[in-house]
Amino acid sequence: MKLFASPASPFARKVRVALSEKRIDVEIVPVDVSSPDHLAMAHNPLGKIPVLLLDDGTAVYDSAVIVEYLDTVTPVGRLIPEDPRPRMLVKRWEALADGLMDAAVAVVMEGRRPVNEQSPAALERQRGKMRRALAQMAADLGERAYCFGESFTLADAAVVCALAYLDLRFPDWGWREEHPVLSRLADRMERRKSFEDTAPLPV
Ligand SMILES: N[C@@H](CCC(=O)N[C@@H](CS)C(=O)NCC(=O)O)C(=O)O
Repeated sequence: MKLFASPASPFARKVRVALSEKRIDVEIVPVDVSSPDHLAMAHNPLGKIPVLLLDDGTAVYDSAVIVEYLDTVTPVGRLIPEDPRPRMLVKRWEALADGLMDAAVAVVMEGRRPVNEQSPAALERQRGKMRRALAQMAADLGERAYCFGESFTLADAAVVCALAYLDLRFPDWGWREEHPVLSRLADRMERRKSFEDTAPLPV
């Protein structure tokens, strides 16, 4: 299998964390999504990464579909509970984290446009999503050690990838001071091997 990914993508990192937790080896194909005819374009009409390319040529996207698929390939390091309600709650954490990543990526992209073409209203709309997502995460996490249940799940993987992306792209945001419970979660999780091995690189 091959994973089309970029070193800074939080969505790709979520998949790489899942691969590491589940002890699945894949070849990583680096992609520069800013290039109009980048390598993953042939496998995902949306032109987004990550894309997992199976050995039979099947392209799997997006990151939530990839992780859900990987979790069925081996029971090692189960990331998503099987029972309907816990499963839904873990997937809801992932949706919230993915939404935070979507908004953060949108702000980064808008910020790369010429200043006179940027929309302050669009930027504020996305920043509002980021603020509300962080507040909800902090409230739902409380003082617990994991986002869901008593052990590591996809919820932790997704949330901590989103938080690390904020550290990378929004170093002055102040989310750690605003939400110490999230800061402590990120610090604890970043010491796991799966996170150490997938630290984002500024590109
Ligand atoms: N919903 C997608 C989002 C992936 C995404 O937005 N990836 C970004 C990189 S972080 C990308 O490929 N952007 C290029 C583009 O939108 O053209 C997922 O979960 O995989």
